[in-house]
Amino acid sequence: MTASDRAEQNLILRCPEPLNAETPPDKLITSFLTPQANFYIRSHGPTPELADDHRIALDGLVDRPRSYTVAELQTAFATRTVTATMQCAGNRRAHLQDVEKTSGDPWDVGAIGNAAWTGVALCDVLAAAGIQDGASFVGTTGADDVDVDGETAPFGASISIAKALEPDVLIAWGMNGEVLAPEHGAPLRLVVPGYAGVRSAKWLTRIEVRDRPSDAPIQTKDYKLFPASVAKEDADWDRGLTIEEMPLNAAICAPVDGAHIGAGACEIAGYAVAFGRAVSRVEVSVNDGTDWLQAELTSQPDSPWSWTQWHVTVDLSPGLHVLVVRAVDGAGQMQPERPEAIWNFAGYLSTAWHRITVTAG
Ligand SMILES: Nc1nc2c(c(=O)[nH]1)N[C@H]1C(S)=C(S)[C@@H](COP(=O)(O)O)O[C@H]1N2
Ligand SMILES: [Mo]
Repeated sequence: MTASDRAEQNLILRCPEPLNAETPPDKLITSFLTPQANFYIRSHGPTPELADDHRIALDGLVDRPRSYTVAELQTAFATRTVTATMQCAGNRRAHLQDVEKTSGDPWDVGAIGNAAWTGVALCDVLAAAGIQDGASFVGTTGADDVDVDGETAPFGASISIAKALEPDVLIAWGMNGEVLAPEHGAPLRLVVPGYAGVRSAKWLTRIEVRDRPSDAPIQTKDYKLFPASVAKEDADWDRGLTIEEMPLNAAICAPVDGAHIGAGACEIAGYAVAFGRAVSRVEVSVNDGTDWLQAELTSQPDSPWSWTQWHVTVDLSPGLHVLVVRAVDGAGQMQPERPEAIWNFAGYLSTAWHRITVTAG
C-alpha cells in the first residue's frame, strides 16, 4: 500500500500532492496514543523513499563531524522513548478561515496526534561530536525538496542549541513500537516535544550545528506569526515571530460540527494541550458560553509533553445547541474567546474557544 492509499483509507485528505491529511475526530479520542496509521500527515513536498542504510551527516560547529545510519545510532547511543503530542502550527486553521481567508490548507481539529517516539537523544549525539564555541542553533535538512512561494529548496528548519540539548529531543526511527512509515519520516526524523511540528524534520539527511538559524526558506519565510494588520505581500519576514513553542489549545472531537444526535444524555469529548505545562481545567458549555460545566480529564502525569483527553456527559433538550470548549493551563491562562482576535494571514496558532453546532431531537 502506498502512503496515499493509507491516507485515503484512514484519514481525511486535505491535499493529495503534497500529501496532507488529518485524523478524523473520533480517532483522536479512542486511545491516548494515536496509532501511526491514523496519525496526521503534513508534507510540503513528495515523500522520499530512503534506504534503511541511509546516512545522516552531523557537521558544522563540532569537533568530530561524522555520519550515522540507523543501525550505527542504535549501537552507539542509548535508546530512548518519549511520549509527546505533535501538532501542526496550522491545526484548526479552518476556524480562522471562517473569519477571513488565509493561505494554507483548511485543517479542522485533526492536525495533531500523540505518540511514543523511539530513537536516541539528540544531546547524546551532539556530545559525542563535541560542540564548539559559538554554537547557537541546530539546523536540520530533509531529503525532500519543497516549494516556498516559488523558491524550491530542501526542507530545512532549526531549533536553538538550548532546546536541542534537552534530553527529550530525539532523532527517532520508531513510533508507538513500530518503525516509522515513509510518510512520517523514515528512516530518521527529529522529534522536538512542545514545539510546532515543523521543527521536527522528517527524512533527515543532515544535522548541522550553527551560529545562526537555518537559512532554508521554511525557516526564514514560513511558519512565522504576524499581526492581523500585516498582509502576506507586506510581511517583513525578519520581524515575524518564529513559531516554536505551541500555545494552549482544546477541541471538541465528539459530537462533530453539524451532527444530528438524540436528545437527552450526550457525551462530549475531545483533547486539550498545554505543551510542557499541565492542562488544569477544561470547561464545556452547551449554551454558547453562558454556563460552563467542568469536564473529566484523562492525562498521564509521567508524560508532560502529551495531550489531555477529556469528556463530560450533558443533558441536551431537543433543538439546536452551540457547544463550546475552553481550557485553562497550569499557569491559569485561558484560550482566547474569539478567532477574530488572533487572525493572521497564514492561519497559524488557531486557539480560540472551539464552537460547534449540533441538533438534538
Ligand atoms: N522533511 C520534512 N519534514 C517535515 C515536514 C516536511 O514537509 N518535510 N513537515 C513538517 C510539519 S509542518 C509538520 S506539522 C510535521 C508533520 O509530521 P507528520 O507528517 O509525521 O505528522 O512534520 C514536519 N517535518
Ligand atoms: Mo506543520
